[in-house]
Amino acid sequence: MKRILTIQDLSCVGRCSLTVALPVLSAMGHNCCVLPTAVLSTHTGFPAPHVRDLTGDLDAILAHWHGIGVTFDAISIGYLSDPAQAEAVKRILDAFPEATVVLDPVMGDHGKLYSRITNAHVDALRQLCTYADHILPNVTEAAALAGLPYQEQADEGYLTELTQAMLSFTKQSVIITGGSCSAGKTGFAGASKEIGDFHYQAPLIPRQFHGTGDLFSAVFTGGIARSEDVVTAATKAAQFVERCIAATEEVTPYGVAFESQLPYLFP
Ligand code: PXL
Repeated sequence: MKRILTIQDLSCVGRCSLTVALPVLSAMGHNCCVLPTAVLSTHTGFPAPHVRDLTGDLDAILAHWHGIGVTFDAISIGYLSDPAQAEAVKRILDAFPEATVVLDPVMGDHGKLYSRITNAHVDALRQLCTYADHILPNVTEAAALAGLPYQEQADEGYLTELTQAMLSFTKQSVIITGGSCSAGKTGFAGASKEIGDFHYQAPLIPRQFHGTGDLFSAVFTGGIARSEDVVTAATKAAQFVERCIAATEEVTPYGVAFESQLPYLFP
C-alpha cells in the first residue's frame, strides 16, 4: 500500500477534486491523505459558489506533518483556489523530495479559463510544472501554459506542438487529455523524456462533464503508485473515464457516476 497525498479543493457538491480522488485512490488500494486548498459549496461550474480559501493554513499543516515525520510516496496536485498557493505547494514538494509528483494544472476547458482563474494563476502554474514528474493539462490548459492559440478541433500536428512545448516544463512526461487527432475520436497525446511520444484515441462519447480530468488524474496517480509505466497508467485512466461516462445517464453539473465502476479499480 502506498501513501498518497492529494492537494486540491473540497467541492461539497458536484463530483470533482477530492470527492473523486479519495474514493478512487482508496479503491485502488492506496492510503489517500488530503490537503484541501479550499472548501467550496459547489465546484465553480454551478453559479456563485461560496468559497473558503485555505491558503493561510497550508504552511501550518505542513509544519505539523514535518514535526511528526509523515512521508508520502506520491503527491497529486489539482485545483488551487489562489495563485499564492503555488508557493506553499512548492514548499510542500521540497519537504517530500522522495515523492513522485503528478500535477493537473486545473484552470479551464473548451478554450475558456474557469471563473476565478487569472493570468497570474496561469503564470504560477507554469512555474509549478517544473516541480512535477508528470503533468496532465487538457488542451485548453496546455495552450494557456505554452502561450499557443487554442484550437477546438485539435489535430495530431497541433497536439505534438503542445506536447513538445510542455515537455520542457516537466521533469519526466506530459499527457494532454481530451485531445482529438481525428473526427469522432478523443484520448490523450503524451510525450516522455524517456520514451518519446505516445498517443491513445478511442471513439468520442459526445457528452461533456465536470470532474473527468480529476478522475483521470486520480486513476493515473494510483497507477503510477502501483509502479505502472506512464503509458499503461494513462491508458487505464482514459479507459476508466470512458467507462464512467458511459455509465452516466444524464449530463448534469453533478459529474460522472463513477461509484458503480469503482470495483474495476480494485487491486
Ligand atoms: O474539475 C475541475 C475543477 C476542480 N475544482 C473546482 C472546479 C473545477 C472545475 O470547474 O470549479 C473548484
